[in-house]
Order: sequence, then structure tokens, then C-alpha cells
Amino acid sequence: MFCYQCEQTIGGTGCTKVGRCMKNPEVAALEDVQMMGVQKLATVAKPIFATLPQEMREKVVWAITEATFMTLTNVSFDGARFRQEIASLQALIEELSARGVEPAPAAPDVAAWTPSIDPKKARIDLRMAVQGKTVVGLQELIAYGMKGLAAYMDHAMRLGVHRPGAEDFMVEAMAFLAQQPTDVGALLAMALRLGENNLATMDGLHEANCHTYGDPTPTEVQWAPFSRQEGKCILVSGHDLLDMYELLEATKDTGIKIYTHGEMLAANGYPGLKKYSHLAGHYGTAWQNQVAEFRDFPGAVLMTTNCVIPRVAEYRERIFTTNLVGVDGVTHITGRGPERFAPLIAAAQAAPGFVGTAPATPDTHRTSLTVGFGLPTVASVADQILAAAGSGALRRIFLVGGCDGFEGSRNYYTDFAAKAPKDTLILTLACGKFKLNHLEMGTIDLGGGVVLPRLLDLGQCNDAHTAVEAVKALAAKAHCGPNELPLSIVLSWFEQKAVCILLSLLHLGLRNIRLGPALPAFLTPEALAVLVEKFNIGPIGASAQADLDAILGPV
Ligand code: FS2
Ligand code: SF4
Repeated sequence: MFCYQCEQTIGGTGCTKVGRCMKNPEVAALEDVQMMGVQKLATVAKPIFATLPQEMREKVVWAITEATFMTLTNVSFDGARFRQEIASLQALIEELSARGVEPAPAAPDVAAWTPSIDPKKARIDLRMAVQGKTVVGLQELIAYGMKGLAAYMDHAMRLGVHRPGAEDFMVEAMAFLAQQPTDVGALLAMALRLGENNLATMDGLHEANCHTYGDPTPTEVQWAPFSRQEGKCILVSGHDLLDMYELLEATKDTGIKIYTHGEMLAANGYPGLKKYSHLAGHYGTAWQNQVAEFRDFPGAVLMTTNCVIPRVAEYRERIFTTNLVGVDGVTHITGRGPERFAPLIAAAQAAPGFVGTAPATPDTHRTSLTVGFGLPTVASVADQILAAAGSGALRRIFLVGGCDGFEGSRNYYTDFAAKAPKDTLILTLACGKFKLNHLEMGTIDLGGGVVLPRLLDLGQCNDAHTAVEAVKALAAKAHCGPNELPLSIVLSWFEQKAVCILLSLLHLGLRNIRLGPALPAFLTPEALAVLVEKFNIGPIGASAQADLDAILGPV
């Protein structure tokens, strides 16, 4: 196997024997074959896509989207479901090929793809040997960004919202990758178009979430187990708000309390979800701590999306997957609607639930968290933010967000927030917030009677859309470009959604973004140089204080 798509890749170069994520060589090979099948499907679909009936277009987009999302880090470890997916891709390729239209041009190995292809032929490292690391690095930047885009598209489409331009782009970009293009300029242009289409897709998802569940509003959330309700319980992790809604419906008369985990924390801010009184709070922290946290949780667990860790031996009978998530030997809940959750509810009823006295709150936690700083809330104080920036009451806004992960070097983000001066504001999002949200950050007085918490949690990783819209609104009001705002972006990355969000920020022309804890292994020095030259993107420094000093300059 060879895989270097995520930040934790072994040795900072590639997982070759087994994934640090626990992906085994068989699943790695199936993922490679599947992604090459997606490219083959795109080459067959592209020449006729505009002329296909709507139903067939949707079938192609769903197939590309779901097959791609399945291969994102920490989504599926289930070889049998990859085989089914590959067979479905083959059936769709044959159905489209029967129309007798010449496919779009493709590299010989993609054009010759069949489900029984030798997985070695689909491996990245073999392409690197032939095409060179720079070109393959940029191809992979697009391929991994497409995985993130597929995740957001899947969430939006599940809620019935489509962005046709972005869906057309999905087919076009996969067909582009199928050619294994070598022109650096064309690769960079496609990467930035990916960022643009990802923004459109996140906009669709934002619309879907807010139309369906209302605009998030600031909400104080009880943080279990230090603050919790007695009784039977279910923990919901991942990003999918539709699953959360349907589970709340399914459990409303059962007495079972529902808790959020990881990225699902944001669900507590949506009016259409927090109206359920049995949504009892948040339990635990970010994805990488799930093995101990799920083990200790006294109820059943539902994984709706990434990030799942397949080390489930201590709680296999009470963890369930749904949608594209898969772990070999774990019960997978299929279908749609509240009825599908009967086995999960039965497992929660069989577990002890919360009983007795809550544990003491450690220094690294609090008893509650505040979430739900959505776009209307942030936009409503744009005038005061700009006035405070003008008067010097607000020195700088930091966007400190992204993924969390195992590495100790991620404590940089805790240090950064803790050491940021009191006249700064920090916007955060995605699971990287768990590096900051236990800190007592206090408030900032912007004047005009507006006092804000210094740490504003915008939501999940897809709520990068809120951050982007806030930046655009501030720049428009200030009659300046986004790079002229008193704003610095300090990102943590782990998986491929962060790649497409980074490309969206670059598409907007944002410069000087700091990225950590390590730069992507797939971006060779030569490929990185292209991004440095155009956007001055760079790594975080060894010390948060030194980076703060460099950003803020002398007082
Ligand atoms: Fe965190 Fe994992 Fe959100 Fe990423 S829960 S690293 O996939 O999508 O962010
Ligand atoms: Fe390694 Fe990450 Fe690939 Fe898993 S997803 S095999 S940890 S590079």
C-alpha cells in the first residue's frame, strides 16, 4: 500500500505497511481501485453529461460523490462495502458506455480500468516514479481536495440542496484528473476552481442546514460527564445533522438523553435541534480521543461521518455506523428515517446510562461550552468590529481552526489562543476547537454596548463558510480587500476537508495563511513553492509566542 493523504502519515512521507489510521493494505488497495473507477466513470459521463436526463445526471453525481467521500480518511474500513461500491461504479460505467459515445481522454491505466485491475496500477507512488513528485503532488492536492468537496456535497444533497455548477465541476475535475495532467499552470488553475466550487457547495450546505434547522444562535451547552443528566443515553459523533434530527425524533418519547461528540457539538446551536429537551449536552472532546471516551460513555454510540477509529474492541456491541461510515464487524444502520435507529435505541436501553455523582471537572475542561455563533450573529456586530479595529480597542482577529489530532505539536494552537493578547478576538471552527475551548478567554468590549466572548465558535469545519462570509462582509464594509483586514488565519489540518477549505481560502486570494502542525507530505517542496510564491502560505513556527510577536509586531 501507499497512502499519504492525511497529516498523520507515517514518517511524514507515507503509510506503506499499514495506515496509522489502521487502514489495512486490502482497504488501501480497494480505495485506490475505487478512486480510479470514479475517474473512469467521469471520463465516460463527461461528453454526454449535459444531455443526460436529470435522473441520470443525479445518479452519476451521487455515485462520484459517495464513492469519493468513502475514501476520505477515517470514513470507512469495511472492505466488503468497498467491493460493493466498486461493482456499482462498474455497472454505471457500462450503462453509460452502452450509449456508444467516445469517452473523454484519459491516461491508459484509467481508460483500461476494470474492478479487477491490479491495485498496484492505481498506486500514487508508481505515478510519482514516472511523472515526478511535483506534478503528482499537485494532482494529489486536487484529488484530496475533491474528497473534501465530496463530503460537503454529500451532506448538502442529503438535505435536498443542489449546486448544479459544483456538481458539473465534480464530473469535470475527475475527468481532468483521469488524464494525469502534467501542466503546473493548469493544475494550479484547477485547484483554485476546486476552492471556488467548494465555497459554492459549503454555501449550499449552509443554506440546507439553516433552512432546515434555523440559523444557529449562541447557546450554552452542558459538558458531560462533568455536567450531565442521569439516565440512559446515546452519543452522536460526526457531522450529519439529518441523522441527529432523525435520532432526536426517534428517541423523543423514550427517556433516552442524546449527547453530541466531536464535530456534532455544533448541533446544540440550531433552533430546530435544541428544541428537543432530551438533547442533553456534549460529551468528550475531539475524534482522536474517542477510544477512551466511547469506552467510558455509559450508553450507545452513533458514528454519522468521519472521523471513526476502528479500534472498537471495548465497545463493539454498542457502537453503530450509518451512511458511508464503515468498520468491519460493527453493526451498520442502513436506510433513512427515524425508524432505522431501533437497534441503537435497544443498545442504549441495555447500557447502564449515567448514574450517581458526576466526576470532578479537570483543568482541561469546563462544565459548559458556548456554541452557535452563526453568520447572522457575527454579521450583526460587523460595524462594531470595524469601529473597534479603527479605534485600537480590537487589535486583531485570529481565525484559529481546523482539525484536531494526536500529535503533541498541536498544543501550539492551545498556546496561541492562551497567549493571544486580550485585545484580540479568536474565531474557531471544526474539531481543532477542542484545543482551545476549555480556556477561560474572557470578553472583549467593542464599544457601543457590544461585549463579545473573545472566543467565538462558528461551528463545524463546513462553517468555514461563515468565516468566509464574515470576512467578505467586513472587507466590503471597510472598502478594502480581505488581506487588508486586521485578520490572521492559523489553520490546523489533518484530513482532506481541510485541503478543500484551504483551496477555498486561496481562491479568495487570502495570503499569509499559516498551516500546521506539519505541511502535507503530498506537497513536494517544488509544489509547495508554487503556493508560497502566489499566496505566501507557510508553516506555523516552533513557538506560538514567536508567531504572535511576528504577526502583531511591536506594541
Ligand atoms: Fe475533525 Fe475529523 Fe471536521 Fe475533520 S472530526 S478531523 O474529519 O471534518 O474536522
Ligand atoms: Fe496513513 Fe492517513 Fe492514509 Fe491512513 S489515511 S493510511 S494514516 S496517510
